[in-house]
Amino acid sequence: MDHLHHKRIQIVRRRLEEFDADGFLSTHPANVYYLCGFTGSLAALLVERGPARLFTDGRFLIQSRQEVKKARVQIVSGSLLAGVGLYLRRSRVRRLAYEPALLTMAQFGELRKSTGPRIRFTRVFGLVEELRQVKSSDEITRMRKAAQLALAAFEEVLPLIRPGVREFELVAEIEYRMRRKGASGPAFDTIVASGRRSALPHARPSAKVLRKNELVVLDLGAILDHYCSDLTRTVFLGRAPARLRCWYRSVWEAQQAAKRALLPGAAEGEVDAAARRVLEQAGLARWFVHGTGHGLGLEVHEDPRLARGQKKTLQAGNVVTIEPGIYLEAVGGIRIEDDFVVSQNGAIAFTKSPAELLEL
Ligand SMILES: [Mn+2]
Repeated sequence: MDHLHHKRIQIVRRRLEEFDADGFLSTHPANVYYLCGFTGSLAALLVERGPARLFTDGRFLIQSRQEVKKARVQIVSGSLLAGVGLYLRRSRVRRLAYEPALLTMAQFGELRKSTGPRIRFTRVFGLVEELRQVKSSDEITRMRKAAQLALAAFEEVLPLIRPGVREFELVAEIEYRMRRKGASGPAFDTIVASGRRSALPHARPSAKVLRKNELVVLDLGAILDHYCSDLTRTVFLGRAPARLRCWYRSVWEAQQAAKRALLPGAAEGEVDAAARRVLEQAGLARWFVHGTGHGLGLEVHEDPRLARGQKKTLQAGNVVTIEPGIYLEAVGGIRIEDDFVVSQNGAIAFTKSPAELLEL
């Protein structure tokens, strides 16, 4: 990994000029981890002309020495950003590019106060996120395992999805099983939504008891070795009405159409349009109320964004979800989600969803 960190820091350093800067400060944990391997919860990484420098506090003294080989570690007592500012005040940095995305106004104020007036600040969006979009083969291997772990947890829980169980009980079972399989945690709050509640795309699990003849949507993901997965399955308790089986099939066809459109050089919006077209032909497009998918990696939502009108083009090495869904207030929801890597030979699925609605 050390050579990778060296390379990644080097790329950031070379790009500083584009931003008219001679230093770059990252305070976003996923970016800090990506650039130098540090997994502590509080740190700032400074990339300048000289060696990169990681600022953290005494709680992470041992950990930072163990994890970080390609940056100098500086332990700060008191406020982290005030410490960074004091260093900058004495450094050769004059124009600092910083990431506003995960910096509060209060933190920025503190940083600026401690650097003094000689340093100019430039906002930078997405510099590291852009690098993170294209995964290495090692990252792809980790992500495939994270996706397969989530699917294995879902399969273990299948026999427990039956009338009488509460939504939050299933959530607990899923998260417990993901951890038993080595996940460091869920990638997001697990969703189990049954009956009419399944029409809420981001339902919070409730005390509602599952009943016969209901749809159940389960949306789960694991963090394994720092990388996230994101998987959704829809099942029916009992024998499903023909209409629901037909709708499920359309949603599945929409996912397959998006998968076929997921090629290097395609625009993000084209993948979304491919899924939407299938649902339009089935008369279901008005119930498809969100984008088709999103990038996935160290964070559960990253670039690229597979949504209407998005114009950026996809590249080999992008890892994305494809998750069409339809939501009818009086009936419930159907969503199918798997994770895919874009390759020169087309999209490769980490997991495969069933083509027919699963009846339990
Ligand atoms: Mn998702």
